Amino acid sequence: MTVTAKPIILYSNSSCPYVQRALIALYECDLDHEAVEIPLPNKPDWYLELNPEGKVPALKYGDDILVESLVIAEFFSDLAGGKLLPKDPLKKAQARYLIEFFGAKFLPLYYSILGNTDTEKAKLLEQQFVENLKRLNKLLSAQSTEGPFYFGEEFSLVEAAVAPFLSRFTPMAKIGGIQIPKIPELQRYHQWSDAVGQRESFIKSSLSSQELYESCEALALKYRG
Ligand SMILES: N[C@@H](CCC(=O)N[C@@H](CS)C(=O)NCC(=O)O)C(=O)O
Repeated sequence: MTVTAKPIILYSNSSCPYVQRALIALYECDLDHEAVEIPLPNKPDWYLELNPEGKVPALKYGDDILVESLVIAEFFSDLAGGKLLPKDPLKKAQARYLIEFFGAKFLPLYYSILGNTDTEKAKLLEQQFVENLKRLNKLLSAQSTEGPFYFGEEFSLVEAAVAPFLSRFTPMAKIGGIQIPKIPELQRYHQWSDAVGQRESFIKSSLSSQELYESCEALALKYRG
């Protein structure tokens, strides 16, 4: 375990996928830290003073505060000598692009699928979701045909960023009434998702399958009003 120049305090919530991104990066970089659980949605006033956005995760590094899960996860990587990103500028840019692509293509759909109760709309959402998965599959194969990770054997910031959502796709599909097919065009995607699910840092930071399902159900209820 590496003790950093200043102490790390991560303000967390165990059911938050964005917090999990930061935790995975922390575990991968083996950094000494303290995690403080923030109850949601009723955050204490002292937390709102510390982070006026009122969101988790937030990081206290010495006297400084950092927010936004991807910023925090990359900061942990930098504290560990850039452990989670390739040194090569092109590969680094490709990692950032994949994270960007995943965020833009899947996060809005994830919330739409969870919030939807209309069976006709579910079919459209499923089509969009599967089309996006096919594009993702191509991006993964173009980077590494063998896998299992985006950069082959190397687990990177890409996996830390997507893992919490990959693990929520199964409960999301069940709750939103869509199918994620096991077809050849998605073979590399399924290989990737399975490998991420078996990674120690992911398992250590994850809720149980039942808890994940309940957390997605609670989110669906919130979105369905
Ligand atoms: N873009 C932020 C999103 C963080 C976020 O939305 N966190 C949720 C919990 S999963 C939150 O704190 N919501 C405020 C609340 O529920 O009151 C990040 O990546 O860190």
